[in-house]
Amino acid sequence: MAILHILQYPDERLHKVAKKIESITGATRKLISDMAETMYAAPGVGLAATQVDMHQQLIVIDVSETHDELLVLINPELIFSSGESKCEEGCLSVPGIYDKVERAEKITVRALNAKGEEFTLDAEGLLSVCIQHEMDHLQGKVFVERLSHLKQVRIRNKLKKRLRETF
Ligand code: K1U
Ligand code: ZN
Repeated sequence: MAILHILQYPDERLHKVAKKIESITGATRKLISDMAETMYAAPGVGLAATQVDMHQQLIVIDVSETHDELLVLINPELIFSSGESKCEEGCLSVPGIYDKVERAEKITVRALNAKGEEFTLDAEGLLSVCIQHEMDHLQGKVFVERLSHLKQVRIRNKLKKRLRETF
């Protein structure tokens, strides 16, 4: 297993749209275990392949308190959503920035697991927010791009200032 480099916003590669996975190979299984290790080490509760510069429709998530309920979603599709909720989000590609984003409250997704078996999952709470956040990554969208223009300008300025202070 390996810890992968996580792209940092505003890296343009975070805007690439991920391609469907046509067959699950040894390379896919290696990417899944490397992404899981990277997510647990960060630490985070989710990671999309886009964030590690792999533009394939693959997500890993673990919102359990015990960090032992890894969920793998390959080629996820949103098949149902209802309600609205505004929850605070963070992102491993935008460290130190947290803000509330409006999302669907409850969702149903259909995806393949690591064995290539199709499943459907009903989600609410943090799991629902996390799946929607990660599916946005696969479409090349970072959560800050769901905030107001003013907030986006402030975040970019904050990140630029941080970069100047680092070097
Ligand atoms: O996509 C990512 O960058 C992962 C992101 C997922 C996420 C978290 C919260 C709301 C929406 C999406 C993170 O994991 S950020 C880190 C984080 O929230 C966290 C870290 C450790 C323990 C619990 C949460
Ligand atoms: Zn993110």
